[in-house]
Amino acid sequence: MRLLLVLGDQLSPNLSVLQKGDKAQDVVVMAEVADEASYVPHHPKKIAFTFAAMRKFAQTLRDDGWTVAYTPLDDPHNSGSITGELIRRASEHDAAGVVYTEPGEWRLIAALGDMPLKTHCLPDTRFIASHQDFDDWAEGRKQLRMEYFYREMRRKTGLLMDGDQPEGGKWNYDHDNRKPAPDQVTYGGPMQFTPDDTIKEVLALVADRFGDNFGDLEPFWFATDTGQARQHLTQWIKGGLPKFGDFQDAMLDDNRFLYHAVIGLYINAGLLDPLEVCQKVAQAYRDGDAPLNAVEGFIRQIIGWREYVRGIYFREGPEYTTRNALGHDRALPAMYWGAETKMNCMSKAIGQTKAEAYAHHIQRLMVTGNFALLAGIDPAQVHEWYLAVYADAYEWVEAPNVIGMSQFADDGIIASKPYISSGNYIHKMSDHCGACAYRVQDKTGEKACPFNLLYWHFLDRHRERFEGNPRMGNMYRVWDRMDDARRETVLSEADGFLKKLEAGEKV
Ligand code: FAD
Ligand code: DLZ
Ligand code: SF4
Repeated sequence: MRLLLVLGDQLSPNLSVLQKGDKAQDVVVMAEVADEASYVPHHPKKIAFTFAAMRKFAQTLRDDGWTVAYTPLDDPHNSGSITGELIRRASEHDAAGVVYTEPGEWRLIAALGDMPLKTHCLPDTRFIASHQDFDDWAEGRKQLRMEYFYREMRRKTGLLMDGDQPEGGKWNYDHDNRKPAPDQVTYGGPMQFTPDDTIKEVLALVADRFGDNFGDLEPFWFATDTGQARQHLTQWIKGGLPKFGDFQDAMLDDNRFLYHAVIGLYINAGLLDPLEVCQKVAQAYRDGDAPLNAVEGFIRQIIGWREYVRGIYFREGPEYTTRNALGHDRALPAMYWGAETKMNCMSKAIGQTKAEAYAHHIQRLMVTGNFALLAGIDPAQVHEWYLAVYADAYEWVEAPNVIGMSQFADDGIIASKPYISSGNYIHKMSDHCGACAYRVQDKTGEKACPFNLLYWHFLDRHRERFEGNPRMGNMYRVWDRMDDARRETVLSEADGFLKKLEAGEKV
């Protein structure tokens, strides 16, 4: 007999290790362990979601005839690590070896490879592109543009294809998306589930062990099995999808989810299959229930961006997370861990992250990410924060988004220019500025929006690197047209702001 490892983000019946396993002889190993629960200070809701979904998945496997050796966190024999549990179970069952599906993190890949047991690693086939597919596509290209990779994925899956042409004649309908914040949101947000007895037990355990971590454990409403996640998906396709494209980039003070799918955590943990999700979404278009701009935009996020960032993570190797192309070294400000800030946009994005272990893409990219980049925060600290606080965060997907897309720390592998903006972008896409202590119209002075000051500070301090970038020339021309005195004021006020930030003052 062999041991078959199933990790907390591998909760899929079609997982390669289960497909290759033998129900009659092999033993499935699942373990809640201190190492996985604390390699970063995960949000308590993320830990509870993982443990609850693991426990329910183990039961589904047992009902399906598998033998499962499951270690709860509070088992007195728990060795505290995945490898420790495999070694313990191997001697308990006199196992001939361990088979596992490749984990989504270099750290764990290395640990499993180093075990004093016979091991066999299988590819994770829950993705559309294998490592080889991605490398074949990337080979010989000067720039790895997501848009071209995405077209390959459309052809490969046949999603939204009309023969060999894209549905409607265009590959990308983003031109119709990205409208400013709506006055009214007609979708009521993600489906919320009442904790059953399994979840209540997990909540008590997490409150006891991880109650001091940043984040609110309750109310806990996530789906924790495939049935629930599918119910949530059906509700979103009906109520959220039709306007998903239009308001994908909008932000509101009083609405945390707008038309977003809130589905990344379920797909990444294995409760939903990405292709199944896209097929259901494409069906809504064929049935006339959702417009092409919304459906194409959503499918692009999944078969385009999601697959592309995974390709980058595995292609770039384990040291990707340590890159720091811009030499940023400021400590992550306390406001990221809940300290008060006068910036309303930051307060809203971080506040909802604390409450829900969720923020949508533009909050992550253009509010918390933008601020960290403008303020010159050490990208490794930014990366650890994102990995800790979001329920959908695993390194393979989080690191390329943070190190690459958001912080430009990989020197432009993912982003052709840094995602930076002044307060004006946030003002255009949200209603945050109206209720802010700062004034978005003010470019200098006591109440000047910090994004306005730091924007120019960033461009000025990285002039050598970016002034030749064809997509940034305009920005430098605007800066150069300002008179010297104004430029000096902007830079010295930005320096003053950064000093206060470093001193831990409320900014
Ligand atoms: P929707 O807006 O409804 O989008 C649908 C789905 O598309 C998502 O669920 C996700 O599966 C996929 N998707 C969209 N954009 C991306 C992307 N850039 N990369 C990968 N998948 C994408 N996504 C994660 O899954 N885990 C992370 O840890 C993560 N960290 C991020 C950090 C930063 C700085 C940024 C800018 C983005 C990050 N993303 C991450 C991508 C994206 O923000 C989230 O997938 C999305 O916000 C999840 O919410 P949703 O399910 O409501 O997504
Ligand atoms: C995120 C997480 C947490 C909090 N706890 C566990 C755990 O106790 N046991 C487990 O198998 N997996 C857990 N996970 C998910 C893993 O960290 C994830 O499998 C790796 O990061 C690889 O993506
Ligand atoms: Fe954010 Fe500036 Fe608007 Fe305040 S004024 S909400 S800091 S963008």
